[in-house]
Amino acid sequence: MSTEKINQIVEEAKASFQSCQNPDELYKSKVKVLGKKGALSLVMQEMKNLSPEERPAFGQSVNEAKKSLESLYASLSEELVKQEMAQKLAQSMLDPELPGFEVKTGTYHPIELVIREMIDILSRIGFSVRLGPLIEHDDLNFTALNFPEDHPAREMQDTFYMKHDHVLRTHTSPIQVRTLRSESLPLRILAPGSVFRCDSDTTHAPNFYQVEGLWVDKKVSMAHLKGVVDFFAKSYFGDKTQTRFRPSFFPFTEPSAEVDCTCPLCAGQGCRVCSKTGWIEIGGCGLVHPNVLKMSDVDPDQWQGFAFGFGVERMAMIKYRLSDIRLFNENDLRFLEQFR
Ligand code: FA5
Repeated sequence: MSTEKINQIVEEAKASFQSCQNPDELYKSKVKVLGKKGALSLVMQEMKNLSPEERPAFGQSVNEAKKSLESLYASLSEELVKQEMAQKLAQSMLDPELPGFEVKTGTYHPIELVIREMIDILSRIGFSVRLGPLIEHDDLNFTALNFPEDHPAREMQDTFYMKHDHVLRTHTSPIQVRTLRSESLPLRILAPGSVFRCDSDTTHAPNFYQVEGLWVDKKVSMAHLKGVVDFFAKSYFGDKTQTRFRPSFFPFTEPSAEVDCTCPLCAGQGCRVCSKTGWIEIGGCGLVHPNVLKMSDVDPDQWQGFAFGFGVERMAMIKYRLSDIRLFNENDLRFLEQFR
């Protein structure tokens, strides 16, 4: 096999490459000469018929031939790809200079935003988050929280009952019991989550959110509770916000109170949102009832605690000046997109 033969293969391949009209044709032409069964590979098989002296020069010629064809292939291929692209663009309706489609990014739901802000504020004073199940045993939702057997909240009209003494939890307070029974003291926890009640109008939803707080330690008093709630209200609604506590009743706290804060919309002057009173109720609170501690194996002579439960929708409605709670569940993007 002579080097002329190799040169002839190279010349023929170059002519074939140059006559190709598109990248596909060029690739096929390349395979014919440089592929595993291509002309140059077959030539290499002739090596065994040569004398050992002839072999190095022959091998070198074949390698040079390959290199020159590969480099010609690379440059022609780039050129043909460009030509093909230009043809396609000229034929199609595509205008690469038109602006692209708007990419819509998601936003947090306003309820999620409020929960995150509440957690952020209260975690600054040592509270950390605990979660509980949405379906609770009747015992944890009511009995362990000192609800008497005949308490009206247990009635079918208020509570969604499920099979086998289970309920859709009506408040986040069962997480108090779960935490007291499973963790060591002292503790400070926050329990955000969804709760359910048979209740529906412009300010009450059947499925709404609460954020529960529980602080248990030695020598905890109403003064600590007031300090924490006031800190929270000022951080959330603004420095000038004031809080007040009205005596109330919850089976699981004693004493119990409803917390009001000065209406952030009219700064306590009286407006439509606060029904001209200057105050808005944000939730319930109190010192943990000794019976609740006892039922969770905590000695009330050694430990005391306070708890609070705030309605998240209520917080959001005040902050974002909304008058209808149903807006949160309608999934109307025009509403949701405002909370970026
Ligand atoms: C409770 O649920 C108590 N577990 C709160 C508590 C916790 C008291 C710890 C003491 C210690 P209440 O039923 O008042 O309390 O609900 C608390 C808040 O949830 C209310 O102030 C209100 O903001 C909100 N809320 C109650 N019902 C609804 C409803 N149907 N829709 C929207 N928000 C509601």
